[in-house]
Amino acid sequence: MGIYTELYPVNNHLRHAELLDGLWRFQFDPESRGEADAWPKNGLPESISMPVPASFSDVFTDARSRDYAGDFWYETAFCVKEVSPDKRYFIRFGSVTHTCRVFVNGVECASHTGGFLPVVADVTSAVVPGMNRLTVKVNNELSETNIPCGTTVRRSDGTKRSMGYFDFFNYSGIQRSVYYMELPKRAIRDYSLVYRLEGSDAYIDYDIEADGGDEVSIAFIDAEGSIVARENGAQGTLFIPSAHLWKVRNAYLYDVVIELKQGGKVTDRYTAKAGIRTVEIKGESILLNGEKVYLKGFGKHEDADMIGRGFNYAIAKRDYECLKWIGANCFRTSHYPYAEEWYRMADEEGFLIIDEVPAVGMMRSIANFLTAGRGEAKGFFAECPDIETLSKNHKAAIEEVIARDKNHPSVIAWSIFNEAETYTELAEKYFAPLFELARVLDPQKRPLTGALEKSSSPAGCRVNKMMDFICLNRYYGWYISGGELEEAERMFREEMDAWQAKKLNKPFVFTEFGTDTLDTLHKLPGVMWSQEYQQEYMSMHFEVFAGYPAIQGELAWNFADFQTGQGIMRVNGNKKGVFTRQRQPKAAAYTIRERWLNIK
Ligand code: BDP
Repeated sequence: MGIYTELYPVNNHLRHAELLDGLWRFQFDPESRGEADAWPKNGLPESISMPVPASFSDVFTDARSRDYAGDFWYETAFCVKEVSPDKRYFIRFGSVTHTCRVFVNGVECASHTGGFLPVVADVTSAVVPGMNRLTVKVNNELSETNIPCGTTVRRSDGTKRSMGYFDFFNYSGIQRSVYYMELPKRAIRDYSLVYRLEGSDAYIDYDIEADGGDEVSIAFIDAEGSIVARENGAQGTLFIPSAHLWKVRNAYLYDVVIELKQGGKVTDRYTAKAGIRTVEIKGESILLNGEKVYLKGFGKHEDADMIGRGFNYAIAKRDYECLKWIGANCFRTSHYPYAEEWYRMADEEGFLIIDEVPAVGMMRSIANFLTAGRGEAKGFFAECPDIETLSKNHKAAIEEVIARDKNHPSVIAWSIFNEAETYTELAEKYFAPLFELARVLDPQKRPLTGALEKSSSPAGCRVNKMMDFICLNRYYGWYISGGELEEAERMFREEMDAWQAKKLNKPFVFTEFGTDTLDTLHKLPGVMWSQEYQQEYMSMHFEVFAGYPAIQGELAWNFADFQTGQGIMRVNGNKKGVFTRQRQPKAAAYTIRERWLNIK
């Protein structure tokens, strides 16, 4: 096993995990003077309160604060009851967007680049008994050397503005939960599980990483509470006869208990859920436990009123209920890895996830959706100011997402990018080592993919050969031949015929297709932006999908309306939701529901 992001926090008599969510102190630092003025040591001089987790933007009532780009700071305090030489102390952030440095009592304990994966600070050498000051310096500027890609410009008044080469608001801040954790000095650091099925029996190859792990054990416990398999040693194979499998929308979860002993005494215990299932691509099929599965669902966003990209259980729960109601079984975490709680809930509900790294915007355009939708993309890699740094950050995201999510049964594939340049030699050179890395790192060797925009054509794309299944984002009837569904359908079929003629013998999944739709607009016959048009557009797509056996999934764009930057193409955000931003169905939701509930 490679890197680890410190396992998701659990509480038991050997491990302590305490949520630090709540109202923190917050201050913008447009002149970047916080460090020179020793804010980590002395405190934020003119702070306001700020909820954690949440994006900072939408709690403000002025545009300047909402659109702020640059450095900003968070601060809170946490209590350490006693500092023991037998323990290690951590602060674990679900994410900090996009780059950060973490200080405890003025001492820097961690720094991180990448806004959608955990930041773990080992604060052991900085903590004192009693109250401790925790300070986080954050920066949300976008560039072409970090993902997601974009640029930061200076306005005439000196303020900065982040412009994403992507179609979602650049929400930032501490958007996921923060834990204070006390772990035994010698701890279980990581584990991985790989499943093999033989008839109704399951073999589970496991690998545990623990400090001084001379006596490690692992046990699988079924839903009735019986230990069904147990092994000693850091590596080995568990055997479960007549295993209960984790199935789509019918998830069976075992409890996994990993213990570390020293001199016969248990010194650390980690508990988690596990679902036994295999994923495989065979010819044009996606197989789960050896059985064909057709993907139905959406590309989503972490996005809601007020909290922006902040994680909230009620919103996640409502989303899963809507997904169940409409007959979905899958979603893509477009365009970045989501908060870990999403995956834990998917494990329990039996949803399938295509887990995407935040590599979006590898196309130099702030109206990239238009450029991409029409297939007018221009080169990105040739002009990228520092491809090495970009690749380093992209690789780190792949490493970290696999480290974080490898044990979730819900995760069935990794998406290495969304709508990047793929049709040049440079692009091929850029992506080959990234796909290679993901293949090596994933212990379960899950399928790899990436979402291709229109310029990644059957003739021109040089990256689809690296993918195990091919994801297409297409907008026939919106960006192409908008308002003319018959013409759109002809062009759509023409492209699909060209893909079919290539005889790639791989499954295709539609990861984007959709129309902006106002929940207030009705018109018969449909016109663009009306609810009727979204319905007609969906029906046209469903007919085309039925004509191509290689199409093994349809993830509509988008689950719900979401916030974007401002522009003449966006009416307070992207309105391609099948649900509104408040998670109420538009008319097309019923069209889709009718179909999905009837696809077995
Ligand atoms: C695609 C992008 C997605 C956009 C979508 C759209 O992948 O992020 O939101 O188009 O235009 O280009 O709605």
